[in-house]
Amino acid sequence: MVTHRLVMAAATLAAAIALEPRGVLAHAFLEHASPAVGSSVPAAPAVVTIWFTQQLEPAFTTATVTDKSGTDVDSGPAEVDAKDPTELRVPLKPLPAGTYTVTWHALSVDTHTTQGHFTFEVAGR
Ligand SMILES: [Cu+2]
Repeated sequence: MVTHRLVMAAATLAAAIALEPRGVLAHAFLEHASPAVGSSVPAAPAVVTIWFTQQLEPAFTTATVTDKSGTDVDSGPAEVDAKDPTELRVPLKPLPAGTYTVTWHALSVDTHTTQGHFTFEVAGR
């Protein structure tokens, strides 16, 4: 039953997007990130920052960072910048070399939800 509801929700969402093609452009999608999507960085960052294409609703926008085994490596909740509501920051624990996955769920001010994920690598010495 739960699966059925999820399928129906996905179908409804797809239909809504199909009916409102211009609305798609207004959704909050990842514009760029630091570390950059798919990049390899020499030193472990203290924070992951994601800039979106639209302003975010802080209460309903989240992001987590996990290592290869799926363990959370963020050191606290993601926070939308008070001065720039398109910017989301996730603080990190000290990261050893490895590949990390950032998973985000956003609610933009136009009430549309979007989600996605990307990886970055902290290079070993
Ligand atoms: Cu939208």
